[in-house]
Amino acid sequence: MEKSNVLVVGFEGVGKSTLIKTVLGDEAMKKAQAVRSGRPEDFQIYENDKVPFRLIDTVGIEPGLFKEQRAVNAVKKWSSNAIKARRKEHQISAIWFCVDKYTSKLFPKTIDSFVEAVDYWDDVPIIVVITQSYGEDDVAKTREIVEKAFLSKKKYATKLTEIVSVIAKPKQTKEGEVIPPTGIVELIELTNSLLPVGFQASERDIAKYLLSRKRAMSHAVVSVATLAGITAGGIAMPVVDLMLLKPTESLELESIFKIWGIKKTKKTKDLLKLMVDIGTVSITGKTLVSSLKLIPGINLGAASINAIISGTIVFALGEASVYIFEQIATGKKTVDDIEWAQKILQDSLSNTVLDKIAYSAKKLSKGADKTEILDSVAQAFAKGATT
Ligand SMILES: Nc1nc2c(ncn2[C@@H]2O[C@H](COP(=O)(O)OP(=O)(O)OP(=O)(O)O)[C@@H](O)[C@H]2O)c(=O)[nH]1
Ligand SMILES: [Mg+2]
Repeated sequence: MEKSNVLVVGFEGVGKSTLIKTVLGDEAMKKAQAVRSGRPEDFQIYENDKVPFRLIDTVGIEPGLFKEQRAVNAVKKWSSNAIKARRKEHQISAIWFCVDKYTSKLFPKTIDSFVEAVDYWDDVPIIVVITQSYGEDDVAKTREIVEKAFLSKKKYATKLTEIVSVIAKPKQTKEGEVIPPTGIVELIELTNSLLPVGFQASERDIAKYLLSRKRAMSHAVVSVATLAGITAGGIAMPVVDLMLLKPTESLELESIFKIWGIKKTKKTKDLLKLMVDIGTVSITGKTLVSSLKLIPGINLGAASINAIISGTIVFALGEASVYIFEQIATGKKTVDDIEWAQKILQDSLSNTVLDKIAYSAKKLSKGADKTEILDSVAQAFAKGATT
């Protein structure tokens, strides 16, 4: 696939690299630096076979008159060399200008440096990407600041094509809530539509790629929720109370549901509720703990055992839900197929879940921390582990 390029610029630490990783996935390859520039480490080029554009990660602009200039000069120099080389593969087709709620406060002063940096690319559309968009109010305020700054001069206004707000990685709030990734699908579709006609991927190919992104983002949510479950359930009491996991499980399923873009109706609400209920009642902590006691070679305290049980259940419920929502989102099943969904969940939470729990309980040693438990839980599923 012949690719075009997207230049990703913005202030330091706003989330450029995180965004690139989510858009291109773990399978993204780093491409060797093709254009000469002052410091090669200032530009990293990433690509994925299935995506029609490369993403060029640039050194973050550090606020401060003098420091700001380093990144600006670097982007300018790189751009001028790219243009001089007159090679089609260096052509920039869009610019993602990343800004978060903190750095937007530096507007409108910094917009000059930024536009100066990308001025070489004359007719190239700019997409302002509001990164780390965790709260609606913050996003609305940031959007307003961005619009104002760009509309302040005609030169800027004509370049601004769209403002997209994104969350590239699920965020866990202090209250233990999980905020799912958002805006990634829209950003990919929009960017594809802005590429020169010869480069654009077909709707079908993009749709296929987006499925893989939704899967990856869903798995990321499952990981964060599992960690929350390990924390919530990992209490030193004789038998883990699975009701403790209910809030975590609700948020996990809501988050995955949102990623798949399924319309929220009375029926989907009922389905979600049913799924969470199955997650809480299909097994009891008591059964699991007493079954584990029969398995030799487990030498862990109650808190660790309960953490493993909790994490494994949140993980199993999450993974089964990813499958269920994908089937519904792609039209293979409907929200009316309640019995089908019920069966999938019950299966994944019954016979096999004890094997997965036992896998981690045997593998982990006393004093394993939460991340180690999470890794082991995920491994148990990846390996289809049996005892
Ligand atoms: N949860 C969450 N964390 C994020 C998100 N975006 C960025 N972060 C965090 O913010 C920090 C900075 O993100 P980076 O992607 O390294 O930012 P950057 O713009 O590449 O930074 P520089 O390369 O230094 O300019 C990291 O700790 C990220 O994990 C997001 O969407 N969700
Ligand atoms: Mg970075």
